[in-house]
Amino acid sequence: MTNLSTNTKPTWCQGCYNFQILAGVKNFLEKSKIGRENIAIVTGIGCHAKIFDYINLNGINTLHGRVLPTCLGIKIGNPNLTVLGFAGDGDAYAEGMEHLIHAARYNSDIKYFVHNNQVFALTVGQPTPVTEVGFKDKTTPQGVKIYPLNPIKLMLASGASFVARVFADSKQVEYVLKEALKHKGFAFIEVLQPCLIFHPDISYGNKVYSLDKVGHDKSNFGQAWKRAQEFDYNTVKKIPLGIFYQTQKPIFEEQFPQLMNLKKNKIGWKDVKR
Ligand SMILES: Cc1ncc(C[n+]2csc(CCOP(=O)(O)OP(=O)(O)O)c2C)c(N)n1
Repeated sequence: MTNLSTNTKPTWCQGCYNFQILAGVKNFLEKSKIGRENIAIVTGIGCHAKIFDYINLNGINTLHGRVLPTCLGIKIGNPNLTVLGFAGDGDAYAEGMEHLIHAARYNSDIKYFVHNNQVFALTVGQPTPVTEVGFKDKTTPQGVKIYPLNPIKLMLASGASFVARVFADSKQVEYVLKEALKHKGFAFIEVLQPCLIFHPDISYGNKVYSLDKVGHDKSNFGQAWKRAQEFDYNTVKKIPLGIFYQTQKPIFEEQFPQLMNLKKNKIGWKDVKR
């Protein structure tokens, strides 16, 4: 594929881990055989969403929290497209929570990245549903009192067919994107992306380890559930990274003959008479 760089100057902070996510996605897609015209990206609103301006792909920079319904609309409009969604943890786990649960149920062939920095970063650091107890900011001067949600457990319980978590390192992002694209169905990928400005005290350091290196069986739901409990987003002891769970389930769009006709005949936007 061609170079996917744009001329837009990034406004992410210096050293922001979002650069790593961008590099991972870009590196992989530039090397892949999927043509530019066969990919659609969708982003929410937030720091993560600026990726839309820095990668030369078509898509929609949609409303806050609405990445998944927009992805689904695109997929139904043209099931031949590779659809990639990018959301923040505020986007995905607060505003967009209901869509997340149903996306796991629907199992449409969408690949969904959540840039998890455990804060609403663009609006200067308010707590999200995955911020740890005690975290303080100007809106929460007494500190967060509510225990965080565990999105990996939520996705497993909601029936997601591909559940992964990586750190915001370009190589890990490349790897997980490759695996997610090989997977048929909804892929939930959380990327730990510490915010250097509004959540600088968070340190995953040497607490992370790779599921691949400990003989984890990603087809075993029980093992996935057990590993998912090792990191509760509140206290950092051990953080498993990699693919927790992967299984095959019916694909949403494949259950509609009209959509399958588009797919079988590889009908795309070029075929639409204007
Ligand atoms: C419906 C709606 N609610 C609130 C906002 C304000 N808003 C813009 S960006 C943002 C924070 C986004 O946080 P997150 O999704 O975690 O992404 P990050 O900036 O951390 O990458 C918020 C709350 C909005 N634009 N639309």
